[in-house]
Amino acid sequence: MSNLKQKLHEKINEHRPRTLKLMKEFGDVVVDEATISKIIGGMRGLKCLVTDISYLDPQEGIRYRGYTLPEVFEQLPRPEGGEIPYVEGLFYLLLTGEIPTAEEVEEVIDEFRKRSILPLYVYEVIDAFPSNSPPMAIFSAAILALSRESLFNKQYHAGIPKQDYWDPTYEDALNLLAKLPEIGSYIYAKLYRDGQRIKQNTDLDMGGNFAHMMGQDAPYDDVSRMYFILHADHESGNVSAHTGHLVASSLSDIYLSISAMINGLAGPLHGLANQEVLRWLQDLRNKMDGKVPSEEEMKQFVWDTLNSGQVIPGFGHAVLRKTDPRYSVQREFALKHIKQDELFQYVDMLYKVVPPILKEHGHAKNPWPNVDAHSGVIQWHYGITEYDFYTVLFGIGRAIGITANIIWDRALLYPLERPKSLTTEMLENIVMKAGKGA
Ligand code: CMX
Repeated sequence: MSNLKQKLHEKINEHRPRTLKLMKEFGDVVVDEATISKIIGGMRGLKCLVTDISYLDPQEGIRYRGYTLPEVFEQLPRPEGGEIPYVEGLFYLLLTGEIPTAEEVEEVIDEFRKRSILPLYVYEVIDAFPSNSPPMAIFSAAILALSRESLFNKQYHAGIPKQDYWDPTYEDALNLLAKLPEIGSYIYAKLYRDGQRIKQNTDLDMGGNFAHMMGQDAPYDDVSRMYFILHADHESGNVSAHTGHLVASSLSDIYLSISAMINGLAGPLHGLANQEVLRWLQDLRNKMDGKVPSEEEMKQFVWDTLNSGQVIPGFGHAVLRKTDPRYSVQREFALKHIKQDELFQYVDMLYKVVPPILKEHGHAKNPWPNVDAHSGVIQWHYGITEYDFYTVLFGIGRAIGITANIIWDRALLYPLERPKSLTTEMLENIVMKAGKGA
């Protein structure tokens, strides 16, 4: 058994009694109230999920296993001469709650390498799509096709006991994560490089290998690592995380679950916003004939967007009430590496002009930028200008957090998710009974 799997096994055994005790002894303690506005309003803020992988504080932003993003970037082992840590180290942290040593990360990198070969039929599935298909649809289908490889399915049908479900789920998760850079870069080659694929270099780590397959030199390897780490997890209530958890709760395998979470991520109110930002900025750029707009012109563009009934992509958040620290990490990187980039200047100006406008507009609860406001511009700078592809990058990163969550869901024997629904009339009757109806 690998060091990571052994460590995970120990952590699971330590953790199980805590969950069991909460359920058995304190199962009826009230945590939150399901008000009508929470029920109709997309369950905003309703505390009804549990995960130890990450926690999102509205003011502070995300913590992975208790570590803030600056701490994660500071403390995880990184490649020699590199600025950004190994993605594989983050996976170790998310699974075990411990910062790995350099040797422990090297072992995970090796595990990924051994599992990275993609079966031929997956290339064929990707090739079968018309070349004007949305990249996220292809990505989801390629992952879905891999379901035939699932060890969980084989062992489930062979009668494995519940307590051991996490084990083949872990194997499936590593097998899938190791293949995602190849799937993503192959989709990119098919759609935008006439199928001219660059074969993987198994001497490299996940981020380095992805950059290599995308045909990009340094520091794009660090950009990839940064992207995958920043997008990995955002606690459990967001659409992609919740979808992954929900589908996995029926004991669907990792491939079915991650394919489903990718479909949720593909929506414009979620992950697609990162490419929407670029589309929106290109629209402005075209209007400006390539000239950097003045602050006044930028304000007008923002108002025009709002007045036409559209949202400002990359701004606002369902939970956060401050600038997203994932935005701040990217801004720091951009200030260091691409400060003179024309589009970065647009983004920099948006940071100044959008929040006061959204406040004046008076709708959004959070006027500050989220992760998606910055992601596309860095990709664009390094030559990945096909912005329809950006959400695939988000998806590769997000799979790291969701697979870690699903492994723990299985380890802690979380049951099938099955909330109860009511009719509108029932809600009206509840209001009447509360003495509030007319
Ligand atoms: N521009 C304009 N209006 C906005 C807005 C924005 N960026 N953000 C929120 N609003 C509006 C909402 O549309 C809503 O309008 P109505 O009252 O007319 O329906 C109102 O403000 C209240 O919304 P909210 O409670 O502040 O935000 P929600 O929790 O409903 O939605 C989010 C959150 C992210 C979907 C929303 O802020 C948004 O649409 N942002 C732009 C898209 C985006 O950047 N999405 C990416 C989020 C991060 C991610 O998951 O990747």
